[in-house]
Amino acid sequence: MHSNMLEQVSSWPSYSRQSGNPPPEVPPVPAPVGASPVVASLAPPESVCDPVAVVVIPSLPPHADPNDATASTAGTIKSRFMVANRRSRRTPAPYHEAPDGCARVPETASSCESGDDPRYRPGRMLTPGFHAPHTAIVRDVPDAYQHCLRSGELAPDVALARLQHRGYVAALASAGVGVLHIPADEAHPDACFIEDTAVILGAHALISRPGAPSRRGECGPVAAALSARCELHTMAAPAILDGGDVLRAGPLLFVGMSRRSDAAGARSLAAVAAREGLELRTVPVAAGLHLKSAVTLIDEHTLVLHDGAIDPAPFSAAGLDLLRVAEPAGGNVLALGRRLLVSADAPATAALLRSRGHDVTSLDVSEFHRGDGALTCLSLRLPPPGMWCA
Ligand code: CIR
Repeated sequence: MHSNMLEQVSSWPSYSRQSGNPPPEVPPVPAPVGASPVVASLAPPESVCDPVAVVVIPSLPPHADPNDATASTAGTIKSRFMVANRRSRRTPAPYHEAPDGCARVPETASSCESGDDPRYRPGRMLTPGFHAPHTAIVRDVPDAYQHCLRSGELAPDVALARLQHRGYVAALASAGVGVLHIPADEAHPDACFIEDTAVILGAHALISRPGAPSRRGECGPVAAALSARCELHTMAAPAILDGGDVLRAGPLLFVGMSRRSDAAGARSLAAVAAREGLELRTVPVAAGLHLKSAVTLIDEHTLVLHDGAIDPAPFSAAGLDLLRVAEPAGGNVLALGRRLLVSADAPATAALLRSRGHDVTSLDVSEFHRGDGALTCLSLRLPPPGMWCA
């Protein structure tokens, strides 16, 4: 388990589900999407990496929906699942295999099948199983963070960065996500941007070979933490890949060809992705650090994209919906199931998302923007068994 390297978050909410005290913030029960995720949650396939081995949500029954912070017993959770399943009967599950292997709502779907829900408009790509992460692995901020790689002149304020990191961890926990910490590493100023060190795909994880040579030593403790949970794969030099360049949308993986990730890195990832039945598509990243610096998932088939930063064509061609935003920091949103974390540097994006009915939490991560990072970079996220997450 390498438990010496990992510490559970010390600030778990003190409420107890048995006591009946509600948590400080109660996330909504996620709406069912496509195939019922809750059934898979109750009966996880054995081959899937097992986040239950790292149970970090006190008092939550095994295989319970980590989004369901209001449930007090397995029975309560189960009955909620049944409610969710009953609701899902109203929602059509009109999958079919498109020529590119992606399931789409049939062009012939009747209004009865598609209802009023725009998620089921004909031709739209369907991506069942999208869920909040079960667990997020974060890496603490070292004093050396002031020497992180950055394009701007202003060095980050380490004390403020640590405060903001705590806020980030609290936001994850408040969304029902379990958090594991890997201690800071003074030899690696950028190690808090842990997303770049691995790509987790179901039962498999590719330990990356980061594009920046100074970051390659960050991967060891991450591999140790993941080894108990996933089958690990590595990349051979000279291939390079940063996790920040990998964007999953259901059965598709978009990989940014950036200064940090190359075609050989994409091929290494494609080999692992194939084991999970995922298809990989490369996308040029002409400006900015990573693909996900500019475009991220906000629900199972919608991306938010910093307008002008990246060509939207590959995403539209895949049947995904795009929400274009003008704020650079608005392109990196972290979707925790239905809850969205949005940078406080992108207030118009947050307002737009709220106006569209999203559950938005704004977080100040200014000191991570100074290090050319954003919200997704600060964690590696493991979905519940059989699911996928942003
Ligand atoms: C770097 O240049 O590698 C770090 N200072 C920032 C990495 C940000 N990571 C990410 O967007 N996934």
